[in-house]
Amino acid sequence: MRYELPMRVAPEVSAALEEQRPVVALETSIVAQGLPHPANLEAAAASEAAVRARGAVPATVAVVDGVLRVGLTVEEVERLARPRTGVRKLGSRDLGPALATGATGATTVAATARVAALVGIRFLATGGIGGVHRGRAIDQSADLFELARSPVAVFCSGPKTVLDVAATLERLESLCVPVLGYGCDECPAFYVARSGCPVSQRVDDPDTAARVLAAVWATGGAGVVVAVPPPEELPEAEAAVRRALAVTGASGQALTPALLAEVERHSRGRSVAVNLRLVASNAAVAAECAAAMARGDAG
Ligand code: PSU
Ligand code: MN
Repeated sequence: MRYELPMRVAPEVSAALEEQRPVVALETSIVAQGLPHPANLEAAAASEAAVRARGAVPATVAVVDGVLRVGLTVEEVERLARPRTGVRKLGSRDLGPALATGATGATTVAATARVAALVGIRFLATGGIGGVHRGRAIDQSADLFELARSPVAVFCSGPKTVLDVAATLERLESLCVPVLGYGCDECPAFYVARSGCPVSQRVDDPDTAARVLAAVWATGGAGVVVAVPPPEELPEAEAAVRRALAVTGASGQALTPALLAEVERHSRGRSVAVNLRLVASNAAVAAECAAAMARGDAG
């Protein structure tokens, strides 16, 4: 069967790609499932603004009415952010089915990386990646497996604190995914700067990061995690996560959003403020590194 992919890349994004100017992909599951309203809107706006402020073009990804979109309007982001609209959470495996059935859904890191690779975007920013769940090692985020195949650098504050960070890093090693520490030797763990687990390589500035990424891709590498310490920490993170794990009955795709919502409750909303700040900070670093890469390509 002939299948024409229903995809729309925003003119601003395709122009930047064509002229080899820096572009940063942004996921939307954090908007539709990860953060409460209206913090989710703030996070989306702050990420786009942070990318633009560093001279790069943001490419926010989602499936809207059965069309794969790279670059969304403010109104479309608002639609994804509206509470209780039943916007689906789309992992990599859900992209095809969602497109073929005309669905509307927000893309996780995995699906966003898949789409970025499809259109030639190499930089992606988010809050924290998915990974191996605590006490439920069979539940491993598709983020990990997509990183093993798509050549995209994912800028994040490490694996989300609700996960088994050490196991997640072990898995990334098995999957041949480098973990670069941006100005750090220890991998951050989302709400906190230190996890006790080492990164595989430290990088201290955008030019070094770009050079390392270019070398990874020149040697046949695919996804790379660039772990950036959060600008502000949630000291009570561990206690809040333990309480969240004790009460949540969710599983499958609903588990990560349920845990984040519980942590929000136990931290009296402070986790949301910390999440907002780190998302914008990661977007800024991603844009700086994308710009450094573009300068290197031109030079
Ligand atoms: N980062 C955040 N909040 C989030 C997420 C990331 O700060 O909600 C989302 C991302 O979309 C990530 C997903 O890909 O959580 C992981 O979900 P799962 O464990 O079901 O793969
Ligand atoms: Mn899962």
